[in-house]
Amino acid sequence: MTIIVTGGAGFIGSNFIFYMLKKHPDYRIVCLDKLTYAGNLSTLAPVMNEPNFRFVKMDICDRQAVYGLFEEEKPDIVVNFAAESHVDRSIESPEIFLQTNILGTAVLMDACRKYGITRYHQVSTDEVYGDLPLDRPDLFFTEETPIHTSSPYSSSKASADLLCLAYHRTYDLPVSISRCSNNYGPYHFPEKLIPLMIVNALHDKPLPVYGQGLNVRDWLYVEDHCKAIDLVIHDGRIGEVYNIGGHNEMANIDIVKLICRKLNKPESLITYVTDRKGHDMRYAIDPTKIHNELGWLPETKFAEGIDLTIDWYLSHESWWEEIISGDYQNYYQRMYGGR
Ligand code: NAD
Ligand code: TDX
Repeated sequence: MTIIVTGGAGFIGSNFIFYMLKKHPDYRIVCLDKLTYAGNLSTLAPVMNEPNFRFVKMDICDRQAVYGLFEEEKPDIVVNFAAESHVDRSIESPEIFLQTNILGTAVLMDACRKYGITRYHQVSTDEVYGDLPLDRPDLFFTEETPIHTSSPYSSSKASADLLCLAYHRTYDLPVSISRCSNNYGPYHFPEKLIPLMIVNALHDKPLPVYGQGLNVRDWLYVEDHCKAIDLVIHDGRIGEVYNIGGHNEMANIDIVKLICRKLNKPESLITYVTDRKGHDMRYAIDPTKIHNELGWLPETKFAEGIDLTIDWYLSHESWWEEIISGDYQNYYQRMYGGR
């Protein structure tokens, strides 16, 4: 079994590669990644010399190169994590999101049609459903919830999802889609809420909370997401969407305060800044379908997962120090400077 994992030098893709190499030591895993600002080759160092692992630096939008790799590797399964993934960056410059997230997905699926695969899996997000109001805690996203996007990022992911379903109906391509809630854990790029707050707190820098910090996200430990995708690609039904979520809703401000407590830092570091444009209020996934069909349930409780995550950042300072010492500083200044 050969699996091409795109975007495997990023946060979730790398965790998925580690999980799969351990769980299925007889599989060959080929990681295709463009190594954008979010992709980090040092992340994959622990597996780089494994005989059943190969890394290829490639853009999923480069049709010729992608076809060449498929011709060479003849993959059975393709799991597409490659994407521009940060909402704030999509608000600043949408175009690259349309290119990678939509056109790149089309190139990968065209390659799948041309060379034949048993499964193309699209890693999607709960953000395609838009948001829910704070005063209706009884409401959750199901797979039937209409797509209703807010940001250029979520719109590009929703477009890709629609394209996948169209390729299934039109060309009979064996696709599946998973829509997951917010992940956290090791190797999370420090532009996202949890790692940004950990890294800033460790440097005694201000902790920029958007708006009043009341927005709610449903947090899932990254390994639980990887386990769910492993189940879907093997046993999930073709042409189907599976929601993945932890039933672990928390307001941003509560997460930031928790991080302060865990790191023994004063809450006076918290700084309320101008809200994100079009900021989604609440995400909440109903994971009944994947539980009933595939027996998946989140295994890592938030109390345990956040400790594992903080410990990981404390013991992997060189990983994130290297990231924040480069172009990240320009990004940070652009994004937070005048806020
Ligand atoms: P990430 O930004 O950490 O990693 C993205 C990876 O894709 C990087 O390694 C980057 O180099 C690579 N990449 C970007 N453009 C590429 C291109 N054109 N060709 C090849 N590689 C390219 O993202 P992540 O948080 O790991 O998210 C992975 C996937 O999961 C994305 O599709 C995202 O939409 C989805 N998702 C993320 C979350 C979350 O909480 N992080 C939740 C639900 C769904
Ligand atoms: O500095 C910050 N301050 C702040 O208050 C940052 C970076 C974020 N926030 C808020 C915005 C959100 O309400 O925290 C919440 C989480 O923000 P992000 O970490 O940027 O995640 P989110 O926008 O929820 O999107 C994430 O989950 C769904 C991923 O980045 C997406 O790739 C995924 O699809």
